[in-house]
Amino acid sequence: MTIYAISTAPGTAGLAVIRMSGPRALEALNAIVINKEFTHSKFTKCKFYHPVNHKHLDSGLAVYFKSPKSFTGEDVVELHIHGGYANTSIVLSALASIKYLRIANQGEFTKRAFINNKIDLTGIEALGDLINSQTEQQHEQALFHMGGSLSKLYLNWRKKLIELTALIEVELDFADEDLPDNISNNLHNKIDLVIAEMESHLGESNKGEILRNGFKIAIIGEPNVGKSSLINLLAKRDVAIVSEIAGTTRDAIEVNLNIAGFPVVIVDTAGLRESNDKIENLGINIALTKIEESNAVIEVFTDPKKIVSKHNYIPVLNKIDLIDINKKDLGQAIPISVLNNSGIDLLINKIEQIIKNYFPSTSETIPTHVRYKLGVTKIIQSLNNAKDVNLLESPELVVEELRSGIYEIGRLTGTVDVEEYLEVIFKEFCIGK
Ligand SMILES: Nc1nc2c(ncn2[C@@H]2O[C@H](COP(=O)(O)OP(=O)(O)OP(=O)(O)O)[C@@H](O)[C@H]2O)c(=O)[nH]1
Ligand SMILES: [Mg+2]
Repeated sequence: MTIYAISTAPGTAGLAVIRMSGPRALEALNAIVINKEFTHSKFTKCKFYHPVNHKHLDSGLAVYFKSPKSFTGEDVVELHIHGGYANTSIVLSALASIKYLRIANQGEFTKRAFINNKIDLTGIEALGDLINSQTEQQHEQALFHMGGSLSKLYLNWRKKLIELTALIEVELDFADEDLPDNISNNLHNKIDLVIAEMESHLGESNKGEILRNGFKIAIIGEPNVGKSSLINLLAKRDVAIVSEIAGTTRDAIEVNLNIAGFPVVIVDTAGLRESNDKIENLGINIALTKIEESNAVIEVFTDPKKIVSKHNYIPVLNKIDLIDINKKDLGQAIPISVLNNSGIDLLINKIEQIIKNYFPSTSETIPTHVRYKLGVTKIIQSLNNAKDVNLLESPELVVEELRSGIYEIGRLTGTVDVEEYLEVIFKEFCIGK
């Protein structure tokens, strides 16, 4: 069946794109234009008419992609029309009057691309990531994955494991009497090399987590030191209540920022002190949890004598408008005044530096989804199981473990057992994708 849907976001806009995919896409295009010729991947200027009453609908461009050289692998047509609610719905309802067209389901274009081997599961997820990316680094990683960096890595592992199973089968078939002594060692070494690659991939999953959910920074310190004032300044809006009363903030207040292209989540917390106030203590407990969950902590001081530096902590001395800092020892602390908006650039630079330390070099294969992490962990498990079996006694068990590793890689790229993932993945997709 040929499907159609609007692929651009709704609302007032200069242009909108309607996409059609399926064996009768070109026929449908010809039904709404008069005497036009379409060449693969070339734009053609068209006037579009209602297929039944022939009323002029809009003027724009049409482009036709001949199967299999299209996004879905089927014949695809894109109508580039004017945007806006009335115009797009008039064109869409004209298409609805064509009997052999039907409106696409959520993610159906991408699903067809997948079925026609135009894109694998990692590519689909990367496409979703690209469309949802909020910062440059998220965007870059999504582009890498869309370019096939992850599937290349996974398929390379698959190839190596297949070679290993083949090797075992061949050696055991033909060399029964004079098996080389080192066959088992040899196999273990080869497996270890693959495991090492997988572990280094897993070692990057914390980066994947940061790219997905943000680098988490908690702002902590004693009451009244200016934590909420600082988050408001960083957020460039009033997200937290500021007052001269110590113990103002009780809940954790989060803001999302883009620092050096990375998604960063900053959390303002309740001031830390001994308190008899039940609600304040609840807030302090939340603050302590936030410290544990964060990748780095900004600790705010106002008294230079109290400044301490810890690993992953950024000490900050606030309210320097009230003291003469030249006479004080500030240690590692960054001197700022939220009131005067001074020193904030230094703080941002420091945050940037810490995040960049997490990402020292560009890696194209950061596992950005939990399922990659879980899948690769499972594969490592199978490979370790394979090593635990005595190769000479039960070679078939070794092969079985290797095969389950190969199978698991297939689940990652989507060559096997794909239905369960597709359902979950396409839930996040909209109709026109
Ligand atoms: N002079 C001066 N006052 C500041 C500065 N930053 C914040 N303040 C004031 O310090 C007081 C406390 O600020 P908050 O931001 O509410 O402090 P907090 O750390 O969030 O306090 P709690 O939520 O109670 O833990 C307010 O009166 C702010 O206006 C600064 O740089 N200089
Ligand atoms: Mg506060």
